[in-house]
Amino acid sequence: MAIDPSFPIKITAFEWVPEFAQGQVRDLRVRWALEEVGQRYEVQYLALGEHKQPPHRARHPFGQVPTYQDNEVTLFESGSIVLHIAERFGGLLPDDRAARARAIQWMFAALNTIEPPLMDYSIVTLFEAGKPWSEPRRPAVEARIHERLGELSQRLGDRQWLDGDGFTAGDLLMVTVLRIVEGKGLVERYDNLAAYMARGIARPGFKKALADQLSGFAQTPPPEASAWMEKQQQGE
Ligand SMILES: N[C@@H](CCC(=O)N[C@@H](CS)C(=O)NCC(=O)O)C(=O)O
Repeated sequence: MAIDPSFPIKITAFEWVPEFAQGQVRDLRVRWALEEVGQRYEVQYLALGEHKQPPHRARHPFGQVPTYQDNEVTLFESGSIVLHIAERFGGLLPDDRAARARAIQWMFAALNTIEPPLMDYSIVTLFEAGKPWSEPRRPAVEARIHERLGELSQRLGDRQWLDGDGFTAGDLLMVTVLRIVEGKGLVERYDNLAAYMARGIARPGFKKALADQLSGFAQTPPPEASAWMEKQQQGE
């Protein structure tokens, strides 16, 4: 089914996030995928707390962003959305069935094998920084990251992209996942991974997606932002 111009693709994103999260919110993955396949979209911005209200929960059971809606389906989970975009529009998955399966395998590897230890690092150094348990956890978290990144670096070798010369949805997710720790000296320890990440973020589609995400944020935090951030830090 073609995209119905009277029912454009819609995604959700946050109206405001703290500065450290700007450029990292996961609607970036969806924006990038849509740029790569040349599809226009509209963004519905959610005010602080709106993501936990019933209308958004109807789209997303966990009250998060991103979500995606087209004339066929409403979806949550950035990985499933990128897969849907890649399947619906050409350009992010190879036609050859085996190559396609390998690209999808890398999508899962990005989200299920590489992202968890990198998110542990964000928890220790950002979300729970200053908690008594965070600093003691850090060496083990970094060791697990290096185990996985070392293995990824070995497999990538001197390839351009994970499965050879063609950029796929697997690379799109892997690059956004590696970016979680960009500049922290973790990915940068592996020359080929750092160059791979740099190749990904040099793509015009990524640059446009990032610029659009950044320009969409409200410039000033809403009045309730500091109370909300305090509550988040207390784990409420
Ligand atoms: N696995 C989900 C994670 C989504 C997620 O963590 N979204 C964050 C923004 S990047 C969010 O909405 N956080 C607010 C919350 O969890 O309450 C995905 O990849 O879409």
